[in-house]
Amino acid sequence: MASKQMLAVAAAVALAVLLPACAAATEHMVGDDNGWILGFDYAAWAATKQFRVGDTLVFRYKSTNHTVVEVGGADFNACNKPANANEWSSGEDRVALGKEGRRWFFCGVGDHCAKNMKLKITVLAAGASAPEAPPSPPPPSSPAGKVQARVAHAVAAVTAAAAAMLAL
Ligand SMILES: [Cu+2]
Repeated sequence: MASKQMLAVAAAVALAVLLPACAAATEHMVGDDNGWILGFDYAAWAATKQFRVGDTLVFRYKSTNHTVVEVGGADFNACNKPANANEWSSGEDRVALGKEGRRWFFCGVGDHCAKNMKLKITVLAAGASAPEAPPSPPPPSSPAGKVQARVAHAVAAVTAAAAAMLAL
């Protein structure tokens, strides 16, 4: 019986560990149906999304009108396009989000960045939920842990007493 219980516990633990990793990677169409355009609030758009390692950003736009440049945070704020910056211009650019952290993009055409055609995102660990940590069992020092320890001690004492009585 004990081994069956342990198997059940092991299965539950394995599920808890594996399920988030199985969550499908998401393709984020930047701006949703609007695509990558002038006059859209990409900060507000990004605030409604969760970006995770393994996801993909898709920038869709008219390739004669816009581009996508990836820069660092300082260049993002200054709308500065360094000579060695990554710039995409296909009109349907797919950007893999391969690791956790910040990513900064803007349109490299004319003054579009200054007109707020820019996107800043934070990539979270795969399967992670943004603000909430997974629930963890109470540590032994917590009240709940102490109660559990006391119950265990009481059970052990009763068992020992019963054993002693049987031995008589
Ligand atoms: Cu543009």
